[in-house]
Amino acid sequence: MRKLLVSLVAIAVMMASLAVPAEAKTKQKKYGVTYTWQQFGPIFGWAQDRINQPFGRLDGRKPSISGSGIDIYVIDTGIGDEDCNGHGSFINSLFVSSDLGIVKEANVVGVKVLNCNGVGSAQDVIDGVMWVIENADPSSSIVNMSLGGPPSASVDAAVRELALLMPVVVAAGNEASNACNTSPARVAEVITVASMNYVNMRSSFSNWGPCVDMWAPGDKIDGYDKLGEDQRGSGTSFSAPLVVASIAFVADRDNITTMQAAQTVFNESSNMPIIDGRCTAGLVRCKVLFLREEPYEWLRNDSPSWLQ
Ligand SMILES: [Ca+2]
Repeated sequence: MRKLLVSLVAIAVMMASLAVPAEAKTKQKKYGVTYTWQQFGPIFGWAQDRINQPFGRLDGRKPSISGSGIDIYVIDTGIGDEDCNGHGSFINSLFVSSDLGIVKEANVVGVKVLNCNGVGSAQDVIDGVMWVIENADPSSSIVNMSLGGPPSASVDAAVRELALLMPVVVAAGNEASNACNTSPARVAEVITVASMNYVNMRSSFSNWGPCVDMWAPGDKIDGYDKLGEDQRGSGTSFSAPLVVASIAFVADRDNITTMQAAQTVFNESSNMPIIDGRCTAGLVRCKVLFLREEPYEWLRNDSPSWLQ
């Protein structure tokens, strides 16, 4: 079914590109981030509390590990001084902030491909992806791509090349539609993450469908801006980094490669209902991020995959 959908999208892309040369089309396409900032929300840090347990009831404990030696590449609006938008810096805080950060000593590298409005061209995104391919150590690296845009064979090809080397985690998108209609979320080799809220319901904005591999909190997520001030945001942009952080956590916990850790996180996560999640794999159950602070041996050598 997934292959069929991808082919249909490919046909649509081919038809659309008849009018305009492919290269010009690639340059016209805009990629970016969508998200909202909120003033009010549920209990502070609910998302970080939520992910280290299988079900919704919070226990007050948040996962945290050093993550030293793990490199996290955030292909986004930059981090800190070079980030004139704020999106990339907020994501960074989910990794390394002193109270909410999940892998406080991980090495987070900002790869700036989006401008102050959170927008970049397909070529900008491809250039950032290629830079990571050339500079990252695949065994200890994870890539966060909380961005998306129209279907693009060239964006997909670059991201696929990266995802064959190291885990690439992509936001499913916030159009409340089929994630298979956006790049790079539709790429089979990446881990595409949709957003759930604190009552285990699909966030109203979250994309869904067969291209979604995993669900994680993405609704009223607490973190910090680049000046260290409290900030609360919603979007699949903030679901993806929780999966990235969990992969880094498990790579440190088990002393394994990041690719092995991605598989382990996938195996150790929950299968549970997400209200209006429209999960097609098991019809009623979705794969929901569950970061186990202790390894669960029965699942270590299982072989399901985000590719299935
Ligand atoms: Ca907890």
